[in-house]
Amino acid sequence: MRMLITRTGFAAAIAVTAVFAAGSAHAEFEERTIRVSNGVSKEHPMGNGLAAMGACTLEKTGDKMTIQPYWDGALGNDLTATQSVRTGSLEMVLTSTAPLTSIVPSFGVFDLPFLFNDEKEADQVLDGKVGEWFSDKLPAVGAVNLAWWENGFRHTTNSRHPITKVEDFQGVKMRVMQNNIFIDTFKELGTNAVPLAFSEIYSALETGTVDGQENPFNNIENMKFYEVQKYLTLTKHAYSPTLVLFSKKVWDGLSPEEQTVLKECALVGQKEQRKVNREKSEVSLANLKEQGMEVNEITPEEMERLRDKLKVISERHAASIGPETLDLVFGELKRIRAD
Ligand code: TK8
Repeated sequence: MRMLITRTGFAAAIAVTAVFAAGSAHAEFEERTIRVSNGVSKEHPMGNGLAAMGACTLEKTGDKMTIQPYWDGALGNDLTATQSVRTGSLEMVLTSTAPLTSIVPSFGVFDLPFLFNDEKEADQVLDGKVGEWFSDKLPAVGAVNLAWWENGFRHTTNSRHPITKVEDFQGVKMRVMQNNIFIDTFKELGTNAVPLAFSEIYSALETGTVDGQENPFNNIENMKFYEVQKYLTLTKHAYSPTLVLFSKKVWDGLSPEEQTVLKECALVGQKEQRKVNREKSEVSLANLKEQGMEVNEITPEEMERLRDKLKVISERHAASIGPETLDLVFGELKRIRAD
């Protein structure tokens, strides 16, 4: 008997096949929500990076893998959220490297004053063998670094007076990240260095517990420090990388396809986050002036004195960072600068 394949039947067959194919096309993905902790507020360029990363994971997994950001340290500060990631109770955190030197001491190299001259150098070092070398250290401490994003170059604010020379730091109560190299750096400058978590800065400035802090322009604007800080000095004294840190406990339970999607999409997020972070940085500086901050640069002569004063920091912390790390990073910088 000739089977009469009606037009409707054919269309139905195609539709069923298409639905089955679509479902099987993403069969290797489970419904997952990846919670990610941030210290900054959602308007920060970290939000742009996570939006790009999240659109990518939804697209690649057939809407099964959702990136869900939490802001303003709601799930903890850099260090405590990182501890949650290490125990597996939190999937992901965007954190600076500085607060993690108690876990990975060699991260301290990024905190050395004036390590990088510009973003180009930072990208070349972090996206090359040095970045890989650091990322390879993380599984041993319960984390996987999906990509290097950007916090950025750090500048100094305070409520007391413009900082135009080294001596102006004398006696300023300066909030610094919970990191021995930052504490030592600002002590060397004559400040009373006060290590605090990022989420505690605004109230510490408002109450006068501290007189000043140092952060990239985007952070100063995003956290409204201009409301409690009068002076901004363009010190550009350090560059902070950001880790996209994923829990190894959770990671090990993912399929290879899910792991590939997260790595690929974290790089999509990296491109967007760095782009917006840099575009917004200049806009933030202009906004800070608009908000009434008195902004000053330090003269080249005084900047030279500042750099000279801080040369001792590298010597004092070489042992904690480790000779292998120093050789690797400074060797790479030498190669890049010779090109
Ligand atoms: C935000 C912090 C912040 C850092 C700091 O989670 O603590 O001053 O610059 O960006 O990582």
